[in-house]
Amino acid sequence: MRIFFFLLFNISIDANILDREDVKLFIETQSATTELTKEEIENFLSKAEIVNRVIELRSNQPESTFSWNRYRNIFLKSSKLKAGINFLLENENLLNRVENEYGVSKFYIASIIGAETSFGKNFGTFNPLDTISTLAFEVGSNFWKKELINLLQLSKRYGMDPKNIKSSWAGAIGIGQFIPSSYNSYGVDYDGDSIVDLVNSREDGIASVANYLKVHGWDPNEEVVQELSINKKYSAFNDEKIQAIGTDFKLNNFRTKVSSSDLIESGLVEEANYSGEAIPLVVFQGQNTKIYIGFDNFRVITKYNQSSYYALVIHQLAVELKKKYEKDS
Ligand SMILES: [Ca+2]
Repeated sequence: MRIFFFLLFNISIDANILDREDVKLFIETQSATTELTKEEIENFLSKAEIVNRVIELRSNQPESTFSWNRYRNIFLKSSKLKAGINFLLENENLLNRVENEYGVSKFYIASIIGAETSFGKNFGTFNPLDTISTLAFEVGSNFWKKELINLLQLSKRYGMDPKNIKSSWAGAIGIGQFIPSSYNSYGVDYDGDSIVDLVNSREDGIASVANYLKVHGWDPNEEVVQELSINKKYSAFNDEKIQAIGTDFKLNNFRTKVSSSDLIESGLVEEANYSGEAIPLVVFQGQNTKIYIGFDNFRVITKYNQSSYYALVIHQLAVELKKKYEKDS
């Protein structure tokens, strides 16, 4: 009997995060500084549960643990390309309209949706209320607390139940996997029902991905990535050896930008003649070492996911989709 009570007591503590002091403080602060009332926030959070798996997944993301070859193979396998072509054909008119209106290539929109949700087929196995509450209170960062408030704001505005929508472990929602602050800032209503619905409206979801890229500076007249010829002495460098290359600038870091002459001076290439500055990327791909440079549109993709691998894979998938689409049609 005593054991039973003990268990019951534990369960009740786990089940209701409203009893936590940090949660109480959060509710006090947010009800004083946002349009949400104390009762509204409590109502939402009374259903929130801490999910430990979220914390585990947070420290184990493929961008930081996989080699380029392994990472790239996930996104560029033939089943993915096939699904991508189906997606392009199924949504052809919509994608063409969005491409024209926002000035963002439909192949990059499709590529992002392919990477995020397997072309609209997998919206995640979590719900944003639990995952973001977990990140807000177990990680305890202001970043996730802001995301939590953004989630509650959009849930109230659009009459959505955040416990009943699907999301990634990080609370990313819908076909383009927007975190709540992005949902609120870049989500658009493209089907005209006055609701930004990134979960159920394909129109809203696709246009919002284009809008996200456009607002961050996507330029339809500019290249995304260019391949250069790597200096022969680096041509058989694997990931490990690439990491040990000593240059004055960081490689594979989307915050690093170098000019053609910087790149030649580093010895990585003998020739380069692009104008301005670009992001230097050196990867072991297949059995070869490749050097790419990422232009401003590449930087725009990293706004979606702050990883050079991610942006490079989005680019390569977009190029492959375009090739296959134009060949097939
Ligand atoms: Ca809508």
